[in-house]
Amino acid sequence: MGLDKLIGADKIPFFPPEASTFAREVDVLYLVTWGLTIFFLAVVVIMLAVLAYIYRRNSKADRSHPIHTHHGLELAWSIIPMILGLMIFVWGAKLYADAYKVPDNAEEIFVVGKQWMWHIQHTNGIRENNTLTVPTGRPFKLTCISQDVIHSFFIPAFRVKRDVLPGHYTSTWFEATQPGDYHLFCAEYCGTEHSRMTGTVHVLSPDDYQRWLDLNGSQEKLDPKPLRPKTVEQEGQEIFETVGCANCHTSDDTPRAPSLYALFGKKRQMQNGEILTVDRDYLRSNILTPNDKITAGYEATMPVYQGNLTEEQVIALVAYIKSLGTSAEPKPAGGEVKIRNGKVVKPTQAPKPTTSDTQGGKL
Ligand code: HEC
Ligand SMILES: [Cu+2]
Repeated sequence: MGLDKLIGADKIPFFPPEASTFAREVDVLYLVTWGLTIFFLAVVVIMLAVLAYIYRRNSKADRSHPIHTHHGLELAWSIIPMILGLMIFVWGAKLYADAYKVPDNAEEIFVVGKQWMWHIQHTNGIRENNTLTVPTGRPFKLTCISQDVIHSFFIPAFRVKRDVLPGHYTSTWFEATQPGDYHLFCAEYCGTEHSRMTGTVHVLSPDDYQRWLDLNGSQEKLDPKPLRPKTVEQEGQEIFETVGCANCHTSDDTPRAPSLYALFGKKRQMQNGEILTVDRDYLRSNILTPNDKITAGYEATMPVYQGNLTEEQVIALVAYIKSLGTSAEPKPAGGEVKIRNGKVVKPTQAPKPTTSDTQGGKL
């Protein structure tokens, strides 16, 4: 934008570095708001002082023609600040929308906040604690959840801050522009060691980032982590098989359980008639507390996993179930809502199992 250089914002030492694509625009908006505030403050204070001086008691100022109304003046001082105020509003709203509307090509990174640390997991499976390593020039989406209380993921240099809530995924995004190390903070008081819930964001050039990936996420050039980690989806599949989900959920609907293939993004009807869209939050709550939302056409036989799975495991399971949406032929599902002639048609009985699908629990 360049305006920051014009007004000297880049030289103000107490500003954090501007290391993401929208950092600069946030600063410019901030400084313009400041500038306008100071300008109008100055106008009011100076007028006040000057007029008080001119019309002080015993001064010889001309008081013979007091002005009672001056429409032009009143309109001007109402309309000009109103336009300026609306301009700031529109500008701020646009920036806010840019900051929270994740671009489609953004690569996902999972963030789990817990008292008192940040746990980061990349989709390729690389994990980090209290550090976040990203390259410049590529958008990343952060999908965040808390394992306990409300935290807030804050990278001042990116002008990114997002509340991290228990029980509900939130997301934001950024694209880093400058290699370097930046602060990462928790910006929501979350208990005794809140002030120590900090970390470092390592922004690498694309080449260095590739090297970091080749070393499987190790910072030490001489000490590559030996094993290529599993991707989040592979990890999810492994959990799916080891904790027993696969005993009930197969690639087809059975009376025992609905298929989870091609489920993501669909509309599902619950036993109480409610219609819900399958998103991350839907999957998460259906895994941890399945009896709160029972899919129409099924019994409440699914075990409750609350307390038995960590948020990291749930993230992996959700990623795996989401990936089933693309890797298999869409199958008609028992509880799926069908809309015919504008009317919701209730699902009938779940389809009859075929022997090959109910046995073995393989997906
Ligand atoms: C004992 C069998 C059983 C096991 C084990 C089981 N489920 Fe389920 N699951 C069900 C049944 C039955 C339903 C449908 C009724 C309901 O919503 O609770 C269901 C529903 C679901 C839904 C909602 C599906 C939809 O169509 O809306 C998801 C997601 C799910 N299960 C995931 C899992 C995961 C992940 C695991 C393993 C951690 C698991 N289930 C383990 C039986 C099971
Ligand atoms: Cu915190």
